[in-house]
Amino acid sequence: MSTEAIAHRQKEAEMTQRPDEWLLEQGLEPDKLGLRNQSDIKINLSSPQTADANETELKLRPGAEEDDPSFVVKEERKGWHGYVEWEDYPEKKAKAHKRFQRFKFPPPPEFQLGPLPPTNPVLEGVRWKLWHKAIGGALENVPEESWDIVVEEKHPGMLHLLQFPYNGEAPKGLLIKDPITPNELHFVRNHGGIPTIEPEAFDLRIDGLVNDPKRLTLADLQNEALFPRMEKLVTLQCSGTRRFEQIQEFAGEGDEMINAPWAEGAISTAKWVGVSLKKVIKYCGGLKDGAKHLEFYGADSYFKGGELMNYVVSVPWSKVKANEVMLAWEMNGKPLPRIHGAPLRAVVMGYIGARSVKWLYRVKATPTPSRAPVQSREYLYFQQQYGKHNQLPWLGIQIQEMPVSSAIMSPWQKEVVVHNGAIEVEGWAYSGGGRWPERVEVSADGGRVWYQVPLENFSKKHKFTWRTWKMKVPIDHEGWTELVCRCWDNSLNTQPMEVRQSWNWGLHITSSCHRIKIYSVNANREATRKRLQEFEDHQESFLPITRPTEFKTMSMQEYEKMWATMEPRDVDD
Ligand SMILES: Nc1nc2c(c(=O)[nH]1)N[C@H]1C(S)=C(S)[C@@H](COP(=O)(O)O)O[C@H]1N2
Ligand SMILES: [Mo]
Repeated sequence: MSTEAIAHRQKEAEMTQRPDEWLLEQGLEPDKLGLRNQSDIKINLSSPQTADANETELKLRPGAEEDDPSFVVKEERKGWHGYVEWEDYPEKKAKAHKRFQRFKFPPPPEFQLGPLPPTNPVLEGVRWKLWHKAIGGALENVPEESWDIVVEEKHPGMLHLLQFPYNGEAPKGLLIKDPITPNELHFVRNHGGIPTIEPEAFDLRIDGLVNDPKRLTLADLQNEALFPRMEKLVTLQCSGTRRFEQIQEFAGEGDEMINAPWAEGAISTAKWVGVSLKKVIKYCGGLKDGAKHLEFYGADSYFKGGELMNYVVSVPWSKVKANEVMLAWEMNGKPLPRIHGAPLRAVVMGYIGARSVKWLYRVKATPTPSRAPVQSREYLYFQQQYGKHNQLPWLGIQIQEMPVSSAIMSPWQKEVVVHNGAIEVEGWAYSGGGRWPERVEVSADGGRVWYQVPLENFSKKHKFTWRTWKMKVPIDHEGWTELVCRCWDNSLNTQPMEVRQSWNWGLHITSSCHRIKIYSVNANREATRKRLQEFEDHQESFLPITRPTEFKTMSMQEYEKMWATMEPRDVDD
């Protein structure tokens, strides 16, 4: 090629390539990729009604309708701060929706295809905050007040995945320190603000298809002449637990709410005190014919598709009848913290955490599962081939009982572990639906050979709780390897081997075997021991392992000496 031709080529490349072309080609910035459309269909790629991604101020839509200033969102009851009733007032819902539509809001942050910010809180929830500001009135200060409660009630070490609505989990080591999670370390999953309800002002409304609808005060519920007291150790697990593993493999639904990038900590255990909902329903004359589900209403305000509502979900009567639904006011010997639902919450044993409604103010008997979006449009388990392009809410299984699952909490992902032929591994195991972990196995070779956790190394077994465990797993081999754990529950259910097998669009239920890559250095091996001593002698850091050694590991003399006695690396014929 002539120099002229080369120059021309270079110029051409400059014009067509972005400086990050290589990153794009290698899938390191998939959020910046365009669409490769090989079909005969035109696909829309612009949304002028959405505000800029970095927008932090409220922005009106062009041509927005006039606002009705006489519409002010108010709190419903005295002593119930942060409670706005939506479900009783369809007109109010419509007005709020109308006001919402006057604005354009930024899209949720792209943390699945783009990088996760290295901050704590990881995500801020700007757009959810702006929604509250847009509606105003009683919702105006909810984001700030919610954060104040987080700071007051939670452990300073919490990993805040989302500031508002608040979503946070305990760091790995602290989470499994005690099989009963201290209140301040219990994970939190909110869909809105945190109401503050005075216990004296509180009552629970029971209505719908019950024979004798009633309102019961906290004192009524706590009256042991009316209801026997119930005390139970129960593990709550969010269906988003371990979602991060799914995200790392394949991106999924970036829910409006921001599907928090949960790690292994969206699971915690507490001793709850309350009453069985079954007794309360009996006290209300039992159910009318045709009642099949019990709908739970939470006092917080939730946004879905620009509409406002209370947090509403349901559980089947059969679950209540089995005395597996508690109305609880105490958590680990203390009144419920505000952030965990004070003064009263549902605790639905062995089910997805989403059914354990906090700030519970109403139980309604209904003929069908709840049609509210948290039940009917979210927390759905889709078949692998459903996604943005083809999913419909009825195609997903409404998640109720949680499957068997487990996690390695120590060591950590990509750690270098120097050991003497065995690695200390710690973790948790859980199974929903009243099943419990009977066996946990750990593999140090990616899942070929499994070692069983000794039975004496488990926390106590209960019908509705996780078990923490630890063991020393023998490992001779060195270099990168994968620690894997799996649990067998008492029904002999176990976990799929790979994330791919449990991956789904909603990124729920990451129940596959938990895999941790570690770099194994076996100090029992003579050569390894010697080398590690040399790092010590030369005052040179062994980390990072990717950095070449500065000291010579072998002199040229020693090298020659070896070849003088060894078979050569070459052949003569
Ligand atoms: N009222 C109300 N109840 C709620 C929620 C909520 O946002 N509002 N979140 C649910 C979800 S998805 C989970 S996983 C659990 C979490 O309970 P915790 O925050 O006490 O750990 O609460 C459930 N109950
Ligand atoms: Mo959840």
